[in-house]
Amino acid sequence: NANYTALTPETLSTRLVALPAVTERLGTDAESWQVKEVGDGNLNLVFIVQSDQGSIIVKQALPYVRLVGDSWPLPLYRAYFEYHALTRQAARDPGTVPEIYHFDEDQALIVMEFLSPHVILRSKLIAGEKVDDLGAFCGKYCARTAFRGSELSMTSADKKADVGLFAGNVEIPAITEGLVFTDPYFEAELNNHTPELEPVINELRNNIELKRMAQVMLTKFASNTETMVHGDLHSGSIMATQSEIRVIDPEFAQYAPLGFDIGMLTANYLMAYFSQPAHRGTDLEAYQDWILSVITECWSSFEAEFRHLWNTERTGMLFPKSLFEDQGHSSETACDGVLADIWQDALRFCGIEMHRRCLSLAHNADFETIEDTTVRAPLEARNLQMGAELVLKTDTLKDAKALIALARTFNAR
Ligand code: SR1
Ligand code: MG
Repeated sequence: NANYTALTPETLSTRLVALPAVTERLGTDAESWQVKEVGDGNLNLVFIVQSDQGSIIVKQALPYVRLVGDSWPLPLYRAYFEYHALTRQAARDPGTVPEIYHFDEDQALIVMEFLSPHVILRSKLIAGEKVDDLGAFCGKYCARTAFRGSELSMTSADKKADVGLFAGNVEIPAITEGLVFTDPYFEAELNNHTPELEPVINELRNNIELKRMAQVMLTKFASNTETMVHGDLHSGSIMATQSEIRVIDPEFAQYAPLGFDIGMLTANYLMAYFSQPAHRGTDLEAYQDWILSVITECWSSFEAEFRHLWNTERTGMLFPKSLFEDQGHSSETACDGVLADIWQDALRFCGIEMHRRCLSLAHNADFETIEDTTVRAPLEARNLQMGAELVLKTDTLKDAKALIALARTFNAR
């Protein structure tokens, strides 16, 4: 974009004061606005802009990966896909994403609702705070966005048009293809890991079946366009108060398998669980139990909501009522089969995400904030070894109860 210029806290007010969507909320006295750059993610600039009349968030893409610097260029057009993802998520699960006030494609910026007093869920999990109905919210969100973005709900033509639109987003999925599915399993240039993990890592990287399955799942991720996924659904992409929850940052949105988001999210809850011994004192066991209850609740809500939508909103090209209900036939077994496939895929995506957050480029604060590596390494090792089991022994895990039991076993090692 020839006209693109990255905003700074100094230039933002002057540049945005001409926008009605902004002045409507902040007033026109731009000199009195307070601007703070708060981006702590890996890619973008994020500003909170406040006046005595209101507040907004301004998110702007940078032409490179912020975490790495300008040696890794990244197209600005990702803001366009984030904007379109947000509009679809708002339609598919109303009230779960921030409201968009303005989108400027040339400047790769989105002006949106400032969520306050919400904070990033990951920091709440590290601090040992609970969020009411977190699992139910996440399960419903994953089920609604998955179902309503698929041909179970959409017409074949609408779905194909949308897959075509998102197919223009090339470099962002490529990040996931490399960092998530490939780099953890060899000594990739940008990798880093806790030194004490070497023996466990050698075991993983020498496991040909594990590497094969990671590539099988990469094939699914890259080629199976079942639904529009958030694409980066972790506890850093959720903001919450004790009782209000929103999903943010869908710039990694693409069409991908139905089980991708819930699998990645489950991994992030499991990593929160495994890291807790370094963050908690006497309340450790109770808080770990609560995290596991979030996973259970997430999966039971996902299944209940998916079945509900199956029965009430199945209007797309797949499993049409004309083949089942209209013929007096039950489609329950067909729904069971779709859910079973989602479960299997999700477990494998989950295991791979558990690996990449300890082995590849972008780690998470749950483990990274444990400064003493002799404390961190054994906790990461539990996480890595359970991840391998999820990828390799998927068939042995029938339901969320079995998943939780497995997590408890690894946590006791
Ligand atoms: C270079 S980007 C690294 C990671 O940050 C994003 O949040 C995604 O998780 C991506 O994999
Ligand atoms: Mg993000």
